[in-house]
Amino acid sequence: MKPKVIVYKKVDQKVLDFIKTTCDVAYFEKLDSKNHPKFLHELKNAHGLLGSGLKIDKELLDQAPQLKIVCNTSVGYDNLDIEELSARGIMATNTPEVLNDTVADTLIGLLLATARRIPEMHNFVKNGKWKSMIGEELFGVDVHHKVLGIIGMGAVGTTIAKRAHLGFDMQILYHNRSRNEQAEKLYGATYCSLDELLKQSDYVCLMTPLTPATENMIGKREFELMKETAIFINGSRGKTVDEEALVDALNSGQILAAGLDVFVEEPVQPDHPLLSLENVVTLPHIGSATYETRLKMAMLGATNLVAGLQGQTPPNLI
Ligand code: 8YV
Repeated sequence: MKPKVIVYKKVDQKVLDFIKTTCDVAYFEKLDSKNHPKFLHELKNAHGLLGSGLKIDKELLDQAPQLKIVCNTSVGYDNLDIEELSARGIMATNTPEVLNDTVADTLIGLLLATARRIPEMHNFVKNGKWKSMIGEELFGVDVHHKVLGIIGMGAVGTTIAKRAHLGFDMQILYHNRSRNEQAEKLYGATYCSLDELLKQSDYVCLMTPLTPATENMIGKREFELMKETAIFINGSRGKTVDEEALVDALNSGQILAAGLDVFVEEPVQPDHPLLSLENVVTLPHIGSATYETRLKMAMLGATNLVAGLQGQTPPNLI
């Protein structure tokens, strides 16, 4: 008998076909209140799960007695209760590496868009406001030759450092749990304490995973340490930042601007105070969202799923 798996996110047909060669698949393009009862029904007999973002905790696991493997189609796995999964002997996997370049492209784009006020300028032209040569009230700030501080120098952070250093002649500072020799050697990155990084950087880019140790790691104190001309970029998870403190810092001129791909609550509420600020550029969590990369992520997730259910060690076991 084939193992039963639930795919709870829209994936390419190629991915489904690959899984179906060895598994019985219950497919939910997306989970909602309508299909929730069916999902719970399938969960009772499921051996594997594939998707991203679903909170997989004790409560869910209690309803999945057959489960052997949980495969995230994301590099981040803050939605998984790893301790609870380990205690139950259930494997968990993620999809590192395949998204590095795409996420780094997005973050560099967000940084440029924020520094040069690109969305604001776009609206200015489109709304017919360009009536004469522009004055300095529309100027941005330079990116090239500035100091970029990266908090969380993992694979994505390193890929951002590469672009920033080789492409924009930026000087790279970083703070991380461990030293990153590759970033130091290839991209001239200098390791420093968090406080030093905050004080010296023109751009502060947050790329750390969300863990109990990084939750709310950037708050009032940290914004106060930053330069008044600093631009804050968040490509990690919303919860790594105290959003109220960020709003205050942007309103009071404690920092210059922010570019955000992530929010505490996603989708962000339309009346969120961050959205009404001129000096905020936002994206709807699109770091890895290209056709090519999302296909690679789904396929890698599926590879992990199939390997785990065939008794092999999945390549990206957490
Ligand atoms: C998306 C991400 O959240 O991989 C991650 O950790 O943040 C993003 O790529 C995810 O892949 C959504 O499907």
